[in-house]
Amino acid sequence: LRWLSAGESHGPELVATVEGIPAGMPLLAEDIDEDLARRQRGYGRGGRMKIETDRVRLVAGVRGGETLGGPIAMVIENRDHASWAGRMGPEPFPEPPEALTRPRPGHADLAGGLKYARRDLRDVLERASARETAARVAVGGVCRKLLRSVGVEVFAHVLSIGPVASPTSAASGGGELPLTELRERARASDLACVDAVAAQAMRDAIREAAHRGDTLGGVFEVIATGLPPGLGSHVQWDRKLDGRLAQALMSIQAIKGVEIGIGFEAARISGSEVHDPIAYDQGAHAFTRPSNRAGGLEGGITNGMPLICRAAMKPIATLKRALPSVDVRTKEQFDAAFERSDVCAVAAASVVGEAMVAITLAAALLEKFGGDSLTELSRNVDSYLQQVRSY
Ligand code: EPS
Repeated sequence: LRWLSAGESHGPELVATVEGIPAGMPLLAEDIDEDLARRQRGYGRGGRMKIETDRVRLVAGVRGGETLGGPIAMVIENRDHASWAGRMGPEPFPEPPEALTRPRPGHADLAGGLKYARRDLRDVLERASARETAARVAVGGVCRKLLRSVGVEVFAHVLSIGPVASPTSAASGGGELPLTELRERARASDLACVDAVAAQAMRDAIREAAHRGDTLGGVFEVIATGLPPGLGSHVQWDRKLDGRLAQALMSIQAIKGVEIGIGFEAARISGSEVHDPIAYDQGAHAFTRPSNRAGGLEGGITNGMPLICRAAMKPIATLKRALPSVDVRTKEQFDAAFERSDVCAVAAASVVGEAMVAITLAAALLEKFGGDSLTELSRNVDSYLQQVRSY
């Protein structure tokens, strides 16, 4: 599986291409639009979300509602582009647009400006912007469809926003909520938070941060159910699925940490409290675990339990109450530039996290089972599952 995104935040459109999806998979734009709409939600989003209504246009690789096995190409329009005429198009500008020269601490502005030798920092921030994650979610939507065809579901929920935490984490027992319930509650919440009391406290914290001209980060958890044991491998560093998931999640704008299962907590308690005992269910011909602190991965391989990973998002770098910065042209000290921004985008990031996990799992699934058509892939999966049952 290969994929790429292209596009600037206020450019005409975002583009994504994904290659390696087998032929014969039903795929409609509306399957993807549902994820795109969820990514736009969330208490604490800024004015831009009122302008955009993200919808995907499938422009290659799909015919009559089914994939053809060739590259799938998708386009998402940036509606806000209309108000950037003369400043963001590919043609030379009649008048040079005003350059953005005050880098925001915590954003890619300064590091990117130095690296690409751009004097107008807009040339950097337009691509660094988290607007690009709409394209990732489109690719994730295609991969989710593939995973669903073999019984795998991926969903996410928000564990904390700033100092406010939800009591429910799947890795530490799920707060006794079944995963299906966790998924439904997350979907019904504007903050993707399964606990109504925590969600209210989160909204209050976001509102207060907005009053102060400040922003908030948080932690979300991504869960995948229905995975066969055996995705990923222990035999080489770059085939370990935990490492690949960490890279995928860490690559999301503003993500600063990733955990698998109980993650950092495992370093604070002893081995007997960390590792999940192994049992065998004679009826189901399956190995079972009474707990899932490993988050469904051992040796970089799925072990048949639900996959659980978490990501920590830093607060958004665009602050109304700007931090000190230096104008790159004059070298004078200024407060950084303020662009319209979100106060908190953790719920949106959790949908992007789902997409990145879905893409990584779809890649691992295709590596293990191959198949140029969905029929071939399904046959290969079924035959392997039979082998596992008779192990
Ligand atoms: C972003 C800044 C804001 C966000 C944007 C990410 O955009 P603007 O500068 O146009 O107000 O709204 O997120 C999206 C547009 C999106 O679709 O998620 C940034 O600087 O990263």
